[in-house]
Amino acid sequence: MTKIDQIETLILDIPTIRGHVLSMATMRVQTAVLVRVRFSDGSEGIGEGTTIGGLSYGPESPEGIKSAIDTYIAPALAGRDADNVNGAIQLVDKLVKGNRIAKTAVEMALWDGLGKRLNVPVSQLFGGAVHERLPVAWTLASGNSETDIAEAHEMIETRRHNIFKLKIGKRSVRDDVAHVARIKAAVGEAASVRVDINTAWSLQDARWGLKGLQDAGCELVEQPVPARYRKDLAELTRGYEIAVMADEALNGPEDAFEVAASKAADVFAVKVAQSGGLKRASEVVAIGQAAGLGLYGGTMLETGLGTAAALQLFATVETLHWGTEFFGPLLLTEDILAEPITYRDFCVDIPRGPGIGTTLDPDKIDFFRRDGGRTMTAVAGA
Ligand code: MUC
Ligand code: MG
Repeated sequence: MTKIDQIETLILDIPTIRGHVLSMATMRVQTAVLVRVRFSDGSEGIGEGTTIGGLSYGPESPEGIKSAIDTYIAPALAGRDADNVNGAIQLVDKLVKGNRIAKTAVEMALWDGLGKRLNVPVSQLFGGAVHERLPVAWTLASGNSETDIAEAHEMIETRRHNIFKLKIGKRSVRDDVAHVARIKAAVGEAASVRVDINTAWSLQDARWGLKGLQDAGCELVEQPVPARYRKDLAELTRGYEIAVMADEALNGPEDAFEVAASKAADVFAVKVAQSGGLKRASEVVAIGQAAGLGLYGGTMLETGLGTAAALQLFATVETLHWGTEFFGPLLLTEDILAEPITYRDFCVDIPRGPGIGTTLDPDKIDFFRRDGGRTMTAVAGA
């Protein structure tokens, strides 16, 4: 039996190409927690657990993710059957409540290791890919309408993106709606315009906001009100034609069931990290499908590693009505993969190759690691 031998973690801080202005924080750097699992037969697996804006997006910080893995998850899994990923998931769920991003990073590395040992992509472990590429959105969040419009035109001209998610909720509702209307008018029918409020609005704000956004030609609004206000989300879903997408409200399959049962969204933004891993994300997808909801592949702005893992799973999903936003590596000044993920013709290619289908660039890992050490390059060699 191949066993789980050792689980190591590492924090990377990678600058973003420009300030990424969200309602709750402005990101100038993205922090990722990398995991490497070593197995008794000499094989290895790599995973990533990433959040957004420190503790401003959700309850897990990068430091907390690392600590949960080092202190609780890694010791519990040492010596266990490497090929039984479900067994590992069950054990960790029993011993560790919450901490979905930490669980995700380790589970991802277990799937990667299993895929590499079997010489198949992770998509095959989830039943097989039905897509070779997926549509991919870009987020316009420079904080300035003119800059966003120039960025949108460039993306359309270079055929990189024709779906734009605008981050709003920081300014007044009136100013935000005017900003969205200007961008929609500038791109016209050449692009789909959507917005993400990241929970910043009250129900009253949202009533005005959704009406204005709808009139401006915006197609979808993501998480306008706080995650726990499911009834408010349901009211907004019922009350307007514009599609309402749940993001922060979806922390795993149980939330997915509650949101679907209370008709609190038209669309699920399915995030691997927020779901608690690839398997739990596949369960969120199944609940959305069974409820007849629209599906969208969401991101925590992971590096190429977490992005490639998400692509492996979403390649197996029959219909992604709203596409994906797996552009994380493009927001970073440098990606950490030896072979970058390919973006072309408004789509992202699903990486081929065993496991997650990617390898890390050891020099980049050394350069961006927070501890500045040069000894754990083995993480990158996985
Ligand atoms: C979010 O809330 O959806 C996804 C794209 C982006 O720019 O930020 C994220 C987070
Ligand atoms: Mg969101």
